[in-house]
Amino acid sequence: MILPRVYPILDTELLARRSSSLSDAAAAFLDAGAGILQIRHKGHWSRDIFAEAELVARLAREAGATLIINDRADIAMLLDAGLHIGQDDLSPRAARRLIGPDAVLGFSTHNAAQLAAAGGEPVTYLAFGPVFQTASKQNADPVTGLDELRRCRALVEQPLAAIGGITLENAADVLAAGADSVAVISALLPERSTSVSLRERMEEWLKATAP
Ligand code: TZP
Ligand code: MG
Repeated sequence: MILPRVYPILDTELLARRSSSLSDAAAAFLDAGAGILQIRHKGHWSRDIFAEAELVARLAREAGATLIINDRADIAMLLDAGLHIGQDDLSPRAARRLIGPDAVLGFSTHNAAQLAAAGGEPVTYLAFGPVFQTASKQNADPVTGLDELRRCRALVEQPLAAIGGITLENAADVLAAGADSVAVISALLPERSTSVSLRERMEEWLKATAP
């Protein structure tokens, strides 16, 4: 898989605080040209949120973009989407047994030992971070910094997404340190997140990270 250079993560809690719906934000990002989207919903997967995720899955399919669901293999399978798991979720091997050999599977790592171990797992891509301080994850691991990202990149062959505190100002440095992609939550959401401001923000990111 070629990981798009910008990997937007749609965190439903932060979207609500920015007064945007999941599907409006997804539509705006896809409109701007996003090649991948992750839905990160840490609350209860109610029927309503599932219906909205179904809409996002349809929009992503129409746009030719990859949709990834955080944490939940069952939801990913129902939506025919990829799955992203972390160190406390199902193991990559168990998740792979559920989702099958062809589904996209991403796996979060937070230090060199976890990343090296993950390289031998049946995963499509890996995530590494937090590279910088982040307010978007509770109990986040210690920040790795750019030097550790640069050193760790060589430990694995899979595409690597860096995550944590990535902004328009530091994204180029993160990519130069060896990340294939920057996974971003808060810096993609303007204070006033309207369809227009979200589309413009994503356009800005795609331009700033273009090869
Ligand atoms: N995993 C490590 S840091 C992080 C996650 C989910 C949060 C990233 O959010 P932000 O707002 O881009 O720092
Ligand atoms: Mg998880």
